[in-house]
Amino acid sequence: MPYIRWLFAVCYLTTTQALAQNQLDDTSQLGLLNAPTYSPFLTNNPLPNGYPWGNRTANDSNPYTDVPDTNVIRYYNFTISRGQAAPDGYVTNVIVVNDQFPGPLIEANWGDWIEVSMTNNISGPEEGTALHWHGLMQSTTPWFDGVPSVGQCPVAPGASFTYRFRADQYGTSWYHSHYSSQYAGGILGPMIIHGPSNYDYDIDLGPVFLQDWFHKDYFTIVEQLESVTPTPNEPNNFNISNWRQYADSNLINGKGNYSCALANNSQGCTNNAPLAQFRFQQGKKHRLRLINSGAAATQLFSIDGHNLTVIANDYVQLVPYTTQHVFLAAGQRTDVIVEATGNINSSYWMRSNISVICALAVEPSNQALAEVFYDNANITKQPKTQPWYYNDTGACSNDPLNETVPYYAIASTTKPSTTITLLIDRIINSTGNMEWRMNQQTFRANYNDPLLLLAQEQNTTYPPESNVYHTGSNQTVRLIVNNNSTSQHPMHLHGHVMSVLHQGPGYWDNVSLTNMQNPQRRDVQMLPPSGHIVLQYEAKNPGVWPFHCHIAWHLSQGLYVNLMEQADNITSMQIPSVIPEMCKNWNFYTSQDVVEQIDSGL
Ligand SMILES: *[C@@H]1O[C@H](CO)[C@@H](O)[C@H](O)[C@H]1NC(C)=O
Ligand SMILES: *[C@@H]1O[C@H](CO)[C@@H](O)[C@H](O)[C@H]1NC(C)=O
Ligand SMILES: *[C@@H]1O[C@H](CO)[C@@H](O)[C@H](O)[C@H]1NC(C)=O
Ligand SMILES: *[C@@H]1O[C@H](CO)[C@@H](O)[C@H](O)[C@H]1NC(C)=O
Ligand SMILES: *[C@@H]1O[C@H](CO)[C@@H](O)[C@H](O)[C@H]1NC(C)=O
Ligand SMILES: *[C@@H]1O[C@H](CO)[C@@H](O)[C@H](O)[C@H]1NC(C)=O
Ligand SMILES: *[C@@H]1O[C@H](CO)[C@@H](O)[C@H](O)[C@H]1NC(C)=O
Ligand SMILES: *[C@@H]1O[C@H](CO)[C@@H](O)[C@H](O)[C@H]1NC(C)=O
Ligand SMILES: *[C@@H]1O[C@H](CO)[C@@H](O)[C@H](O)[C@H]1NC(C)=O
Ligand SMILES: *[C@@H]1O[C@H](CO)[C@@H](O)[C@H](O)[C@H]1NC(C)=O
Ligand SMILES: *[C@@H]1O[C@H](CO)[C@@H](O)[C@H](O)[C@H]1NC(C)=O
Ligand SMILES: *[C@@H]1O[C@H](CO)[C@@H](O)[C@H](O)[C@H]1NC(C)=O
Ligand SMILES: [Cu+2]
Repeated sequence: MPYIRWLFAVCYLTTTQALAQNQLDDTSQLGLLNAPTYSPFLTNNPLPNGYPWGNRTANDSNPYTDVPDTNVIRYYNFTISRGQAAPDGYVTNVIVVNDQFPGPLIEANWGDWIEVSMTNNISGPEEGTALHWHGLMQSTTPWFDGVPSVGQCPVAPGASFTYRFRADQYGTSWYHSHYSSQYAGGILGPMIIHGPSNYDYDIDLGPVFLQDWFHKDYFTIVEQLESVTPTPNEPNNFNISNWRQYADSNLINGKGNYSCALANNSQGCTNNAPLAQFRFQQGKKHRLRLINSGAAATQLFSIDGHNLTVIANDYVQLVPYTTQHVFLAAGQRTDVIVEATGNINSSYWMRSNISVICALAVEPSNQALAEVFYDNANITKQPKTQPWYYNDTGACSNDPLNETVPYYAIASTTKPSTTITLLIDRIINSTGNMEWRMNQQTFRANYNDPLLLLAQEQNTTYPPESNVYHTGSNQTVRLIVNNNSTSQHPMHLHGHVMSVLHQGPGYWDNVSLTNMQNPQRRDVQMLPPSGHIVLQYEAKNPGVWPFHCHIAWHLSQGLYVNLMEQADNITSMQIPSVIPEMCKNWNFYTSQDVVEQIDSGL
C-alpha cells in the first residue's frame, strides 16, 4: 500500500504542467454567474393548495411528525473517484463525486424519497467509502444513514450500493463521505429540500459552500495526526507541528485564492484563480443557503454593505432576525435573505473568514472572497467595497441562545427520562499518540461488524472502543457535554434534532437553562472552548446514532460516541438484504487486501 501511494505521488508530480483551475468535469455551474436559481418541483400531482406539501405551513405544521406523502422518488447516480483539482489555484489530489467539486446537487420536495445509486471507483490506491445525508432523521431506515461500523459496512472498492431514504426535513443541507477524514478530500455536495417558507423572498440562489482547504491529501494529514510525539520525554506537548494542521486557503463554492509565494513548491500553482460570482437583481430579496462543508475551521460570513436576514439554522426555521455577520461551524448551515438595496451598476465583496483565534489557517489565504454583481455591473472589474466592522473576540461559539428562536415552537421538559454526562478531553497515550476521548474513552470503528446488525441479533455487548451508550426505552434524553480542552467542538447528533438548553463557559452548573418554552434546535451545536452545552432530544427513533465532533481531524482521533436507542425495537426491524450483502462484500475485500485503518475510521 505505501508503495502504491508513492507511485501515485510520482505520477502526480510529472503531470502537473499547465493545469487550469479545475481539472474535473466542469459542467457544474455552482459559483458562476449563469448558475441556476431554485424553486420547488411543482410537477407531481395532485398539488393540494398548489404545493406538494399541501396546506402545511412553517408555523403550524410539526416538521417532525407531519411529513407529507408525495409518493415521489428522486433518483441520482453517483460515481466516486480520484482526480486532480486546483480550487484555489494550487493543484491537489482530490476524491470527488461524478468528477465534480463540490459534488452534484441533490434536490427534492419535503416528503419525497431520495434514491442514490453510488459506485466506489476510488483506485490508485483503493479505499472504502460511505455517504452520509447530513441532518435527515432516517426514521425507519437507520441502515441508510451512511456510517460504516454503525449501520453498514464500507462500500468496497469496485462495488455499488443504493441508498434509499426520506426527505423528512426541509431546508438546506449537504451530503459527505463518512469514512475516515475522506470528505476533506472532496466527497461532498449540497442537498436542498423544498418546503414551506417562513419568509417571502424572490430568488433562491441556492448553495453557498464555505470551506477550509488543505493542499495535502487527507490521508497524509491523518497520518501526521496519528504520528507519535518525537520526544517521548516531552509529555503533554500538543503543539508539535504534525498535530497542528493549517488550512492552506478558504473557499466559497469551491473557489478561492492562494498566494503561490507561500508554497514550498509553486510548480503548478496559479495566482488569482477565478473566484465564485453571484448575480443580484436590484430591489429583489435573494436566498443564500450557507453551508460550512469544511474539515475544521469555523467561518464568519458577510456581504459588504448588505444586511443578512437569518431565516434558518440547519433544518430549523427561525423567527427571522437581521445581522451583518453569520458564524458557522463545520457541518452547520444558515439560510439568509439578502435584499439588493444597492445601485444597479454596483458590485460588492462577499467574504468568509476563518477566525485564526478559533482555527489553524494560513494568513492571508484564510479570507475567502466572492464577487456579487448587480444587474448592470461591469463584471470585468473587481468590487471595491469595505467590510463591515467586526471585533473578533475569539468566542468561537454560536449566536446567543436567547437570540435564535425556532419559528415552530416546541417546549422542552425539565425532567428528561435519562441524562448522560460526557466529558471531552485529549491525552497523549502510552505509545505517544494523541487521542481525543469522551469519558476517558477514545472511539475506534469496527468496519466489519456494524452495531445495528449486532443489535438485531440481540448482541448488545461490545468492546469499550465502540463507545456505545444505551438509552433503552427512555423517551427523552439529555446530554450534558463538558469540554476539558481549549478547542471548540461542533457537536453533531445523527437521526435527531437537538434542543440546545444551555451553553457557556466552564462545566454546566446543573441548574441554568435557556428559553425552555422554545429552545433553539439544531443538528450541530458548537461546544465552546473549556465550556459546556446541554442538549436534549426525543428518543423515538430506534437505531444506533452517532454523536460526534464535526471537526474531521478530531473525529479521526476518536471524538465520537454511539447512542443506541430503543434496542428492543431494532430486533424486529426488517433490515434490507443489501446491508448484510455489502458486509459480505467488504469482508471478502478485507480478507484479500489489508485495509489501512490508521484512525478511528470515521
Ligand atoms: C389541511 O388539509 C387537510 C386535508 O387535506 C385538513 O384535514 C386540515 O384541516 C387542513 N389544515 C389546515 C390548517 O387548513
Ligand atoms: C402562519 O403563517 C402564515 C403565513 O406566513 C400566516 O398567514 C398565519 O397567520 C400564520 N399562523 C400562525 C398561527 O401564526
Ligand atoms: C442511472 O444509471 C442507470 C444505469 O446506467 C440508468 O438506467 C438511469 O437512468 C440513471 N439514472 C439517472 C437519474 O441518471
Ligand atoms: C441594516 O439593518 C439595520 C437595522 O434593521 C438598518 O438600520 C440598516 O439601514 C440596514 N442597512 C442596510 C444596508 O440595509
Ligand atoms: C468594464 O471594465 C473594463 C476594465 O476596467 C473596461 O475596459 C471596460 O470598458 C468596462 N466596460 C464598460 C461597458 O464600462
Ligand atoms: C473587542 O472586544 C473586546 C472584548 O469584548 C474588548 O475588550 C475590546 O476593547 C474590543 N475592541 C474594540 C476595538 O472594540
Ligand atoms: C440575550 O442575553 C444577553 C446576555 O446574555 C443580553 O445581552 C441580550 O440582550 C439578550 N438578547 C435578547 C434578545 O434577549
Ligand atoms: C494510542 O493511540 C493510537 C492512535 O489512536 C493507537 O493506534 C494506539 O494503539 C494507542 N496506544 C495505546 C497503548 O492504546
Ligand atoms: C457481540 O459483538 C461483539 C463485537 O463484534 C463481539 O466481540 C462479542 O463477542 C459479541 N457477543 C456475543 C454474545 O456474540
Ligand atoms: C434509560 O437510560 C439509562 C442510561 O442513560 C439506562 O441505564 C436505563 O436502563 C434506561 N431506561 C430504560 C427504561 O430503558
Ligand atoms: C481537566 O484537565 C486537566 C488537565 O488538562 C486535569 O488536571 C483535570 O483533572 C481535568 N478535569 C476533569 C474534571 O477531568
Ligand atoms: C417499540 O416497540 C414497542 C413494543 O412493540 C411499541 O409499543 C413501540 O411503539 C415501539 N416504539 C417505536 C419508537 O417504534
Ligand atoms: Cu472537535
